[in-house]
Amino acid sequence: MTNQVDGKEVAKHASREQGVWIVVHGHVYDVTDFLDEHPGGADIILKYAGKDATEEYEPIHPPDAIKDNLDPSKHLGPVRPGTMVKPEPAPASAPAPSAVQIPQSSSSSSPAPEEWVKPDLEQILSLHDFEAVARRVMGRRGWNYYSSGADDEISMRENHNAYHRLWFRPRILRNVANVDFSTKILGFATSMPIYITATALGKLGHPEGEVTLTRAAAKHNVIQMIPTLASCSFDELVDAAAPGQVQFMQLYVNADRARTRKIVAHAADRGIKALFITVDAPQLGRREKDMRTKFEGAASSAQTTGGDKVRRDQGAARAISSFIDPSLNWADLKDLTEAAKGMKIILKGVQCWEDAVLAAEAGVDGIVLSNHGGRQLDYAPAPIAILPSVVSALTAHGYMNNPSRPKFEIFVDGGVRRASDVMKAVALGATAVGIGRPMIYAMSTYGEEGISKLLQILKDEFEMNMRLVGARNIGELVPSMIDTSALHGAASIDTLYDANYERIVPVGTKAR
Ligand code: 173
Repeated sequence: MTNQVDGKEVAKHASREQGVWIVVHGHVYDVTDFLDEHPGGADIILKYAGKDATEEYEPIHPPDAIKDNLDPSKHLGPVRPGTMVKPEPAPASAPAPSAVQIPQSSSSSSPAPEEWVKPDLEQILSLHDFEAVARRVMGRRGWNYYSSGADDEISMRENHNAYHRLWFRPRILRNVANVDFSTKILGFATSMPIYITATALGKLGHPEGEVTLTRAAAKHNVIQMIPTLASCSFDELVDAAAPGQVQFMQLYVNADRARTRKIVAHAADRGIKALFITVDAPQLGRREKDMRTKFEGAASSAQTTGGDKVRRDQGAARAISSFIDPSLNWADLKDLTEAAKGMKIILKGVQCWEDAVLAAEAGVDGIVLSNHGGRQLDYAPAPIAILPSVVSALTAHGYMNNPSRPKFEIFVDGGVRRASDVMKAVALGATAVGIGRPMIYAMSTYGEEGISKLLQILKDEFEMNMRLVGARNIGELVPSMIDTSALHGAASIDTLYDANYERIVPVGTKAR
């Protein structure tokens, strides 16, 4: 057995000159030679030199990152229990200051921030409620990372607002005693036309990270897309799946293509059914809210290539995104398709009909209309707003409803908060929609139970709205049920909702 290392000995190794040792999960590592290779930069390691870095390390590294990147000779052994000096708590993980929390409008009935107590899960009635609670209870770093959008966050808001400009044309007297909103995504069964889309760094919101999403997805028979930059390792998320549970994988293509090929081959071997290649992020957008947290964590070693100088004051995402290859282009798809060994290939991040047609011509199985939750190009259009033009163009080019061709599927993500939003997208031609932020807000506030509740809320909303719109099954959600005439009108500002939304207040708290 390896000898235990005394915490005092660790503390002596706190600079380049004396050597740099750090402790992660109770084990001591000599990272002196790794400093300049660390994709997140040397400074962050030096900050924890001689100390326990676990808290900082945990949310943003897959569990095997150290083993994969450090020679076994640098693993010095377990630290002797009780001998480490406790590090100062990182200010970034303190709760968000009230300045960035819910603005209290004059007509709001919320109590003052100091009276605020986390509501019980039973009180959560809508997806908006999870967000309102997340804003109050999440650590500042996690909240700023998840909630941020690019630049002025116009696209982020527009993603949601665009749904306000679509109106139903409900049908009546159709015997809606029984409604069935189950469907198939890429041929795989799902209880409703949604999937949990990829969002990075789950442990910034919940100590268990994305496995909570995996388990809730199994319980409700929905599909989870595993993020490239999950806090949990890919294998942990596949291992957490129930027998037969369908999972997809999101892929950022690495500048080191051999690495990407290996990841893709491994995904195929582990039974992943579809690969969603992210094509809207040749460079990460500027998310100023996130940048203000001055992310000081280290990089996700699972994906990074190392060596490059990463600015440390650019926010969580930018700090760990240096591996993404901006030279990715249409010609690369052939290689990726070959590596995918039969997994379906979807391009995630298509933003106009011309590229939708190119994607179909390239032979992929589908596209996600997405602007990355408004986190990339500000003023990129809301995906739901371009859906009708994409469907028209694909139909005109013979890629939709063409029995002589395999089904080309369109997905939409961004801004979805209600089953009615999903129904609008489906009626207009989408197979399903991806839901991202609401899932991780539910996870960050109430863990697996919260996600499960979110999925149940959506099911309840589906049942009611399918009846009210007069659709007995997904096939009956047709374009004629949607009035799109206001879609390209002025962006609506939801002043009535903003003013009148009764913010969630815990039972027993005096509402004012
Ligand atoms: O939106 C994101 O934050 C994101 O996709 C990302 C990309 C690279 C690294 C971390 C997150």
